[in-house]
Amino acid sequence: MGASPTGWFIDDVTVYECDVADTTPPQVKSTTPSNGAIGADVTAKFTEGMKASTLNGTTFTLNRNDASTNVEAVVSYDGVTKPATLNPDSNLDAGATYIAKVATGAKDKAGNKLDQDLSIAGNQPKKWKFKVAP
Ligand SMILES: [Ca+2]
Ligand SMILES: [Ca+2]
Repeated sequence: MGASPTGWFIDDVTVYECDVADTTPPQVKSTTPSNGAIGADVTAKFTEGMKASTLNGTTFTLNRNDASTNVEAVVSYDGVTKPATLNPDSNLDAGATYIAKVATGAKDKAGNKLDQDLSIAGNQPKKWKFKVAP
């Protein structure tokens, strides 16, 4: 490596973790499944790393469109690759429409609650609908 015009060399770059407080709420940036899915897990990817303990059967839920009780499922979160997964205990009903929801109780590592719509005051959950193949 040659000298730069000012005579300085850059031989090492250290990135320091900044301790500025994180006040940005997390959001869901992508979800699965899409319509027509069969036996697929329901997943939600976030804009940043989340506090794993805040992703659970209370904050990540699935309902049949016309039912008020949650589908029995196991919720897990892999903080490394970022998707949270909801794995229903039994196969979803063919042809039925389901609504998945990540509640505002889901928090980032700094404790900021999910806010899916920044244009509305307060915190909004993320909901998405999909139809299982008939
Ligand atoms: Ca944040
Ligand atoms: Ca909001």
